[in-house]
Amino acid sequence: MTGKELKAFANEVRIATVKCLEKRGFGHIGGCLSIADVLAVLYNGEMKIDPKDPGKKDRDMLVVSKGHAGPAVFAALALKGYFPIDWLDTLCEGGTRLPSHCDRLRTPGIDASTGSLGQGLSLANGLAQGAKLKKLPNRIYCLMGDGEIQEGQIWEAAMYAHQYKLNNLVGIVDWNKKQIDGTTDECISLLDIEDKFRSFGWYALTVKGNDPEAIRDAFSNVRENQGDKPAMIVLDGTKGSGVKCIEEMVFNHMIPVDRELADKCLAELEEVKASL
Ligand SMILES: Cc1ncc(C[n+]2csc(CCOP(=O)(O)OP(=O)(O)O)c2C)c(N)n1
Repeated sequence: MTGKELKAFANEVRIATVKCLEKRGFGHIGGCLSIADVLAVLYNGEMKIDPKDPGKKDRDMLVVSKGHAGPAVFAALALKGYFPIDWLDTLCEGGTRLPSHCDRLRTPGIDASTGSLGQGLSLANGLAQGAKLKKLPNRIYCLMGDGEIQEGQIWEAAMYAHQYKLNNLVGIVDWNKKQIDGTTDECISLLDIEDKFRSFGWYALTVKGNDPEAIRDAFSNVRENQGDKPAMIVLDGTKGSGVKCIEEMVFNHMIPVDRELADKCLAELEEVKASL
């Protein structure tokens, strides 16, 4: 996909996510919108996947450790044809295939059940190490929140991945600067995330989180340069990115999404669509 096409896909992820959350009436809108660009890159060239065969043995896998961003991931999966787009209207309803958080037993294309923050990197380590032991070519991606990496388990997993030379593992931190209770700096400052992972023996780099071309280049950089190390890509972005009225809210973690707000968001996104 060209840069423009990736931007258009990310915009469609945002549109579908807003509609999905409006249908439900509330949701984790800020942390969903901020991963749309990386999802566009992952699902359109970076990951080796086959939407017609979601369980394919040698597929690349994504652990969405910030599992509360499920709706954005579901939007990307629907747009890739893993399931019909109207499933998005059933988010969290009884009997749905799309719970609010990622559940690999319910949703085609979801590779790991997540939602309890801090655990996904350990899970990704297991998938990466298993693939290496079986000499499978899979690459494992693990998407984490910045507030999430305050969890101690992340740093145990970081040491482990380095120790076992998990160079088929690519972590991604959505550095959108906010968590549930405020900014990460107000809660527990993360200081320099890239530097921290580097000091844990990872190959690490920081990239603009809302620029699909830059993100795509970062993944290429990682392939060329990670050597025998696990790699970490830090997405320098904004919570709610891509929709100004959400970006500008002080609290945009988990909010009511009524018709009025959804219309405001969708008007912005339609403008972006028209400009691409
Ligand atoms: C272990 C655990 N504690 C608390 C929560 C509730 N929770 C859901 S999202 C969230 C904030 C996460 O912040 P961050 O990782 O920065 O995600 P983002 O801002 O990208 O949505 C919290 C505390 C949880 N899901 N798991």
